[in-house]
Amino acid sequence: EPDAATPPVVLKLGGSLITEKDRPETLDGAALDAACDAVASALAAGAVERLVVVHGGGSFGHHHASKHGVSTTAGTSEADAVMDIHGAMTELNRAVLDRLRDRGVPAIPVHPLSLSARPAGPDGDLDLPLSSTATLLGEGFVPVLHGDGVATAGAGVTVVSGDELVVELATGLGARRVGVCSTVPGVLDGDGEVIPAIDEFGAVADLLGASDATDVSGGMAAKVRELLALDAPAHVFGAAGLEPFLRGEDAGTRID
Ligand code: IP8
Repeated sequence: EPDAATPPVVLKLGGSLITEKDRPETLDGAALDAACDAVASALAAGAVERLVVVHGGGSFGHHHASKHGVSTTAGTSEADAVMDIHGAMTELNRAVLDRLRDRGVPAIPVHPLSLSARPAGPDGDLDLPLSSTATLLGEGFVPVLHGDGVATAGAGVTVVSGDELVVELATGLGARRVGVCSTVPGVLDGDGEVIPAIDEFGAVADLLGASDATDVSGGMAAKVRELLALDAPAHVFGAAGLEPFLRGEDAGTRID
């Protein structure tokens, strides 16, 4: 039995990994199955004792969010728009949960829309109460959160990205390690090579540049900056890095 105080591993499965990004509401079933196999084996082998999973939106959330003009900073006051986005995300969440539970993983949902808020508006901090997630972990469950809509003062409902949730969870739960699994094998330099380790933002700022500044959640540079600020070591890796990461090894780019 894991000790109730064992710090969890926080794992993000990117939306681009588990869905077909160019086809609305289409899973990448093979990629999702492979990720769920890796999670189930790591838990069964005891390589990971406590785990929180977060997944992104891919062609489920982002399709509906962009249709309604909703992003992390632009909100909607239309209940129908909120339900389109949240409905697609809960559908994707159900698919992730079903495939984890098929493999014996005690996965259950935690929906950010029901928990979280931006009480100071779109530019303010995210409030994400963690007592349900922490208590579920202590009871032996694997909570699975997801990018979602979030109540936002003065803006209706905006989007909370999986990356924001990862940062909140890692900080608030005192994560042991953080893993971000996507379709990219790590943080890439200007030649497309994986940078093995980043311990200081200045050293890579130029390489990361503004090339992906159109990403609603701020692109790779913002992600690296946020992961660097965490106490826990973080790794950014592709599908092939998931097993080694869960075994406790370095994978992709180590950010610490
Ligand atoms: O894919 C956003 O989560 P992300 C999900 O982690 C939605 O950016 C609702 C668009």
